[in-house]
Amino acid sequence: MIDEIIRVTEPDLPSLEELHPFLEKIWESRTLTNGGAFHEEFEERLQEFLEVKNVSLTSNGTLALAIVLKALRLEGEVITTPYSFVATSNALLWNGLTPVFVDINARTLNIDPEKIEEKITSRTSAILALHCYGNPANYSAIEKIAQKYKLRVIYDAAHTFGVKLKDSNIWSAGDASIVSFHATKSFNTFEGGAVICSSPNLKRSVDYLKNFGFKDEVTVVGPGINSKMNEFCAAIGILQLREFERLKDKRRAIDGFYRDRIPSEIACPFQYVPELSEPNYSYYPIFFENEALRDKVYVGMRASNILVRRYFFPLISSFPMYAAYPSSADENLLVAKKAASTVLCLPIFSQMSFESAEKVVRELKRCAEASRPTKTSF
Ligand code: T4K
Repeated sequence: MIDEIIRVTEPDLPSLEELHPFLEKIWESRTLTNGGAFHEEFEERLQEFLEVKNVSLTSNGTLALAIVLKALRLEGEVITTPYSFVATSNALLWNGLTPVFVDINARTLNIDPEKIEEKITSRTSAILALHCYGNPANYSAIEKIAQKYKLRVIYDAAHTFGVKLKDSNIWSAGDASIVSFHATKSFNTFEGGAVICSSPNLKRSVDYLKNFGFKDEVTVVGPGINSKMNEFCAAIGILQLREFERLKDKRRAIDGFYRDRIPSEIACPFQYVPELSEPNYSYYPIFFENEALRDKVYVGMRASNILVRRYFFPLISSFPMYAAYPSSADENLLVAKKAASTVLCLPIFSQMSFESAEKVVRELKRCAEASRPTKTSF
């Protein structure tokens, strides 16, 4: 047992001194939500930061996704990945859409474009792909398929804030992307999210739908919901943006520390794809030989106060709402099943010390050694 609790992640926070003047402005203006000054400023600053034109802030990533699916007026079936947080598919169900699960690529852990076409039917209206752990999906292959079958493409980019590609902007892929600013993400506004839209018309629809469908005081243009970002979260966002790159560097250092010290005989590290010029280092997944070994290490490390997590186990397709779908059958999702049953996410966050990272490596080695049938020393 180690003396401190090391969580899988911890949120970045601005200092209270920096926050105070923002709170004073909110108190003075008494505008707490519904598109206040900080909301407008944060939206603009995000557009600059992400180098995009059409950002719509939301109260969280899940509703960002549910709303953009609604704004695109999708129907029928949507091709998606089972290896994600359950919010990805739940947003489809909330829109009366049927997820059709396609297996993932073993190297990227993203939806495998080579397996998409066989799942397209006359009812398919879109592809909802994930950039898993911030590793970009194969957007050019997905784009080709979408054009051939006239499908919409939406990216769940909940993990992707701050990720940069060598040759293009990750936010320009598809019709829209959504991002999460949840406390556990590389960039947080406590709770929050955004839709990044390819067109101003789509942004307008999203803006209406997140505000009950109101176009003006008396006109409701669609079945909207309430998913506005409030002034407190927007103020936090403005402050967090100032520090993002510096904090990313700190996570990069922890990522490098693990890469140098965890032997591949214990577990394989997650590999970034070559298209990536800059990850955001918000997750550190490793993959064991088999589920039994992974679970022994999981239990052992948690017993030692290192609160590792198994993102994304179990697969979305195994939850009761989805398990009966033909596309949820095990033989359809062999790669995803293997990833879900062998993954373990190690702690990584900007405030993490090298001393804590050292403890993680030491406990990982100890638990892995204790769990192997034939003892090898790491
Ligand atoms: N799409 C994808 C692919 C996603 O991963 C997510 C969210 C979404 C969509 C939806 O976006 P949001 O609607 O959430 O904006 C967490 C998060 O709640 C969830 O946002 C995230 N994905 C998912 C991958 O992870 P849990 O159940 O693991 O959270 P929890 O509370 O166990 O927190 C994990 C660790 O973080 C804890 O050990 C402690 C630490 N923590 C957590 C919170 C909330 C803190 O230190 N401070 C905190 O305030 O789901």
